[in-house]
Amino acid sequence: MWKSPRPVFVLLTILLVVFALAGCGPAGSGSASISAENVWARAAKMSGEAMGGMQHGHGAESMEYGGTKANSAVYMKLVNRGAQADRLISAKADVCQTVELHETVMQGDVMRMQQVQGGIEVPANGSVELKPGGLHVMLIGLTKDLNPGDKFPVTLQFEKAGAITVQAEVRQP
Ligand SMILES: [Cu+2]
Repeated sequence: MWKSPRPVFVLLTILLVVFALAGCGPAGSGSASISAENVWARAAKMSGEAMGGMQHGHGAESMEYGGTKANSAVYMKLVNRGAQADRLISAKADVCQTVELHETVMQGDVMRMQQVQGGIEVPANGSVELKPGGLHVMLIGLTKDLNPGDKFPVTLQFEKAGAITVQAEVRQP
């Protein structure tokens, strides 16, 4: 721990201003500009029984791929504090067989999911929200039950910021 935090904060502030003025900061420091907030996953059983998804009208994430494979989805807010746009290009988790980046689209009256082409853009000095009924990290073929309160790591691969591992908390929506 720092014994005298004040000079440190002053120094940090100066560094932040310098980096901001420099535009994109020093090479290789990109990972600091992306963060994931409020990361959570939809509770689901390996048997394919989705918990709570249907009743709320945003059940597409737990319905697709037929009734045999158990699926879930991870939601979060991606925040980019950098001056350059970045892209979430893939994700990994060890609670399922396959992880895909999905978007939910309406085809007439039918809610469908499809893979996002080219990744999910996180605008410079902006954010993008992954939420039920919209963009999400799809967990396909669960290899363990996701019970409310469980936590598991999800590794997010960004085009510029590289790999960032976050903890997803399982919730019953
Ligand atoms: Cu999906």
